[in-house]
Amino acid sequence: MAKPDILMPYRLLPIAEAELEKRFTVHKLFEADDKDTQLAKISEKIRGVALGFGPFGPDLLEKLPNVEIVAGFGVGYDHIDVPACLGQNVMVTHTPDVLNEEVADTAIGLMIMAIRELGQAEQWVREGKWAERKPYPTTQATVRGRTLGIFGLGRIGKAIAKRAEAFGLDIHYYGRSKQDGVDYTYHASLTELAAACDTLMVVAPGGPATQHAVNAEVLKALGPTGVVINIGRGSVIDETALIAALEDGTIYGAGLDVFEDEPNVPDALLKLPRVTVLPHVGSASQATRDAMALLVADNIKSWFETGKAITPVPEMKK
Ligand code: 8YV
Repeated sequence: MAKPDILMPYRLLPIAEAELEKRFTVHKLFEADDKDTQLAKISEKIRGVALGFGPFGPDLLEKLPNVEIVAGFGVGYDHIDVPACLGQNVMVTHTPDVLNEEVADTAIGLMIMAIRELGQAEQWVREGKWAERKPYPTTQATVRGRTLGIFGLGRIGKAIAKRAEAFGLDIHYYGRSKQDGVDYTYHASLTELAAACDTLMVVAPGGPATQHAVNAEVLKALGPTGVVINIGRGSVIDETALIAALEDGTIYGAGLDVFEDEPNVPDALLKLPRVTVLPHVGSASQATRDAMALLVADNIKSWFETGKAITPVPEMKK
C-alpha cells in the first residue's frame, strides 16, 4: 500500500523527521526554492501536516483538500487556526505533558533570577567589576516570604506550584474555575489574584481569551513589590503597560521568557535594571524538545494506524 503523504512546512527536529520518514512520504516544503509551485504539485495528496515552528491558518488549509490531521509542536497551539480546522473536520494535536517538568524548572529558575538579579550579578563578574573588589549590590527583593499567584493552574502551573511549595511560598491561583482537590487559595479574578500576591506567575496559554489579560489594572493591583514572571505566551501581557509599570515603579521587576513580538524584545524593556529576559527557552533542552517532536510524529502515526490521535487539542474533544 502507498505510504500516506505528509507535509512538513517548516523544519522539525531530525528525530521526528527520521521517525516520520520510516512510514510516510514526507514532503519538506521548507527545502523548496519555490514553495508555492512545490505545494501546488503535491497539495492534493497531502493527508497530514507535521508542523514545526510556524503558523497554520486558512491560507494553507484551503490548499490541502485531503488533509486529515495537523500535528502541532508545543503545548501552546495559538499558532494553529483550530476553528478553521474544526470547520473542515481536520484533527489538531499538540504536545502536552512531555514538557511540564522542564518548563516548571525554567519558571522557577527565571523567578529566582528576576528577584535576586542573578543574570545581572553574573554580568558583574564577567565585566570584571568583582575583580576590582566591588561587591554586587545586595538585592532589595528576596524570594523569602513571597506569595506566588499562578495565572493558569494547568499541568505546568501545578508542576511550578509543587516546586514553589518546597521553596516555602504561599500559593494562590486564578483560572476559569476553582479546582476540586486543590488546596491553594483561589481568586475569582486576575486583579484579585494580583492584589493578594507579590509574585505573578503567568502560565496561561495565548489566544483571544487571554489577550492582554495582564493589563495596567492588574499590574497596579500587584503593587510596588510585585514581580511578574511570564513563561506562558507574550500576548497574555500588555507589554506597553508592563514597561510603563516597571518604569514608574508601579511594580518592582519582571522575568520574561516570552514576548509579544518574538524574537523582538523592546529596547525599553532591555534598558530597565530589574528585568530578566530569556529567548523563549522554557522547554528548550534537547531531551524535552526531542520528546515533543516525537509526540508530533507519534500523533500522525497513531492517526493513520488506529484512526485516533494521542493528544488532540481540547477543542477536538468537545
Ligand atoms: C515551544 C512552547 O517550543 O510548548 C510551547 O507552547 O512555548 C514551547 O515549548 C514553542 O511553542 C515552539 O513552537
